[in-house]
Amino acid sequence: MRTAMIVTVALILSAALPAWAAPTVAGTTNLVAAENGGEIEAFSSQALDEHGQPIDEWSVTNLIDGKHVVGSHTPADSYGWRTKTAPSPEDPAWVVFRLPERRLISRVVVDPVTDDPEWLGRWARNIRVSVSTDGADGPFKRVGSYVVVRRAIKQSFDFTPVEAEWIKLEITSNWGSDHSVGMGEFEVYEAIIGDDHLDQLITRLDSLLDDLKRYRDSQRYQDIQESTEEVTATPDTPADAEEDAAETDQEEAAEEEQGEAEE
Ligand SMILES: [Ca+2]
Repeated sequence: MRTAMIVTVALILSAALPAWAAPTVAGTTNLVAAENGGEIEAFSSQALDEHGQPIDEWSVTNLIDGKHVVGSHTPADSYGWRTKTAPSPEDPAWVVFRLPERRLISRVVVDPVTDDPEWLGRWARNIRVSVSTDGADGPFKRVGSYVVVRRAIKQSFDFTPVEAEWIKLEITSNWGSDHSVGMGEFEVYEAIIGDDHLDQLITRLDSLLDDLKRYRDSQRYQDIQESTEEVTATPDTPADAEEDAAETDQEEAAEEEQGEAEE
């Protein structure tokens, strides 16, 4: 009797839960891609040439053009987005994107790679993501603050599903450059609510395939970098060799200690 009552209460409660509390998965269509109707409605700045004119190759619209810098390949007309100045928490670089219509979203994906090499320190580091259903001027509701790692891979950031038509990306820091900040691509994905397990499974597999492709691309990029480093690396000097030997000794000693501790 008591069990039946608990079950009934649980059923009523679950029926009363808002839609987003149902199991969701991120969809696989980038809602903010220009080819899917996504737009940029406002932004803080973009790189200018010596005449004060925007440089198309560094235009803010490159964030949603579906083109990526991969390894040594840079699309001829799209280097990524580069700002005029370096960002700070008080004066972030920002972009307001608009979806074709209001949607429930739960994931953004950042490709930090631009034509500026990683070592220049211009790639985006700390970002904030906010959403609005009112307009490009907000009010905006913060969905998360994230760190984009300094690696040439696309990075996913998931959050509780939220209704959005306008999405504000703020970049509060880069990796050390006082010149500007840049980003290759910004993507937004729908939260798909499904009770149908097969639909969910298909969506998850689609998502997994995308992740695998990203992983493969990043591995290729690493391979290219490593082979470049091998070619350009200077031979070890005797001092380097001694250092290496000392490090190895230390590592071995640490391992031995750990082994003893485990015993
Ligand atoms: Ca792009």
